[in-house]
Amino acid sequence: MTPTFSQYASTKKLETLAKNVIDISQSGVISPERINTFCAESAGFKLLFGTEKVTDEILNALGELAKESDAIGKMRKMQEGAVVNQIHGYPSESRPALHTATRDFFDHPQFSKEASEAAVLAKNEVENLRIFMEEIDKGGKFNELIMIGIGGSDLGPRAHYYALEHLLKTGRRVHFISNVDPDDSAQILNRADLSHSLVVVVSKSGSTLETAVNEKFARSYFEKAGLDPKEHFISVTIPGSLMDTHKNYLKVFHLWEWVGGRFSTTSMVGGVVLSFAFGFSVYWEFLKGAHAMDQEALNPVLNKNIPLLSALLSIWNHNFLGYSTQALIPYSQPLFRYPAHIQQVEMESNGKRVDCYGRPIKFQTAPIIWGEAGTNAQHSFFQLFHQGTSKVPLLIIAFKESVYGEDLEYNGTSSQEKLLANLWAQALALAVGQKDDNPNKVFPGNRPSSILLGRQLTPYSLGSLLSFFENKVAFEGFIWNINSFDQEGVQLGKVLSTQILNHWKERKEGKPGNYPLADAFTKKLDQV
Ligand code: G6Q
Repeated sequence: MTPTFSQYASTKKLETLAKNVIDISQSGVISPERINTFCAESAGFKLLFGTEKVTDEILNALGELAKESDAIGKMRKMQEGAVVNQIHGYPSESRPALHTATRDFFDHPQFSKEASEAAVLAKNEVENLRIFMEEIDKGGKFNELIMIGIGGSDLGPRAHYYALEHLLKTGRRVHFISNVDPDDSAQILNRADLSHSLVVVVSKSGSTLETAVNEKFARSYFEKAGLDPKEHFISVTIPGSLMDTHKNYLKVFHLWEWVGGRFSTTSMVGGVVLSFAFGFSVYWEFLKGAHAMDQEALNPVLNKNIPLLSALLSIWNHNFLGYSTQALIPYSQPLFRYPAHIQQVEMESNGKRVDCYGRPIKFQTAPIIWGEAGTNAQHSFFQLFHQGTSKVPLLIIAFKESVYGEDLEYNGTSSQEKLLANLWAQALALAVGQKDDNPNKVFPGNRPSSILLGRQLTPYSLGSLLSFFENKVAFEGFIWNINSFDQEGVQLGKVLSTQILNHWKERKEGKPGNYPLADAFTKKLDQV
């Protein structure tokens, strides 16, 4: 059995270092030289971490932690298709987590049998999508797309759709339905031009209640409008699922068991909507960018492997300095849905309480991830960041250039410059703080942040950004020695809601039922 995180020599060393940690609010600590030096780079992104509470000694110890936990070795195994989604000695999903194979079509592919076979399957599906999209373009029937799916079959595709919305093909519109709340479906279905709508139902399992119900809801709208759903509905699912049938769908695209839901954006789960909205070539560039960052995640040189470095900095803040949440603040309006997606990637993957051997864990796993686009967030909850009693490390995403390239020079600077100046200001204010005779105007400072900086949000850089987070989260799991690829914690609620619905149905049929706790809640409906 491999040692746990708390047993590593580097963990002990980091615990000692954390007791007497650098105070970055002290005069002269945050210097131009420090900002210049504490900078790493991968796949066109720079990670600026001069405003983190680290020193060379701490960085070396974090590097030791990566080595001791064999973080790179485990990443290589993951990308080669080893079984990483498992709890040893207990029944578990026991399969690879090979989402990287869904974009492993470019330079330096993985040569292991598992990974290359998976990449062949994935690339065939990408080719099928390319052909299908050509037909859609030629046919001219569809100019709207309604995507139905939830969780991993919604959050990633939706966040990435909005990130690239500036590239939307002329005349195309895209809608998303995810919630079983009937208002979600009704709002979209009343708004869409059904006769010109393609509906893509995305469900890896093919059996998710919310998605099945929303699909039925949507089909009823098509039928009421005198349209044959079969001529409009396509599916994305695994081979052999209930949704893998041409009886009900115009077209079926596949993903496989080895692609986890929240890691499925680069598969057909995201591929259909991104190709429909922006054209196949945009999706292809997105895959290329993701693959480039996957490669960097294998680089043993820490300042050339920003997913690993950022994972280590998160672990430093969370496990050693005791910050329990982390804010993700994109200073890029197109990324406004990104915090929601990364919340799932991080918290569903690493919100675990046993290690890979089923042993209860005595240290913290995933922090709570939350966030909102800057500068809007500055006018909302940044007060707490600067002067609140809770301390929150920030991961900021920013780009040198805007996506539309339209801007206004006002008072000597452009809006893009104002955006960037704001985020530099926040990182500095959080780190350095401010002294004042008036206690209410004191900023204690010494609060850490990192900045992930790219040139521009393009399909390629967006792919790299996605892979950065997917690999960062996987590294954290490898270092903690937990299984980042299952999600048993969502099962109990599903079971209970099914029992409650069955009980509710029985009561509506006049049967007594036997679920007093459900009745207690349900009775409250009569009182509102
Ligand atoms: C993601 C989770 C979960 C899943 C949804 C939808 O990793 O497993 O969010 O994506 O429950 O599942 P289906 O795609 O099977 O409908």
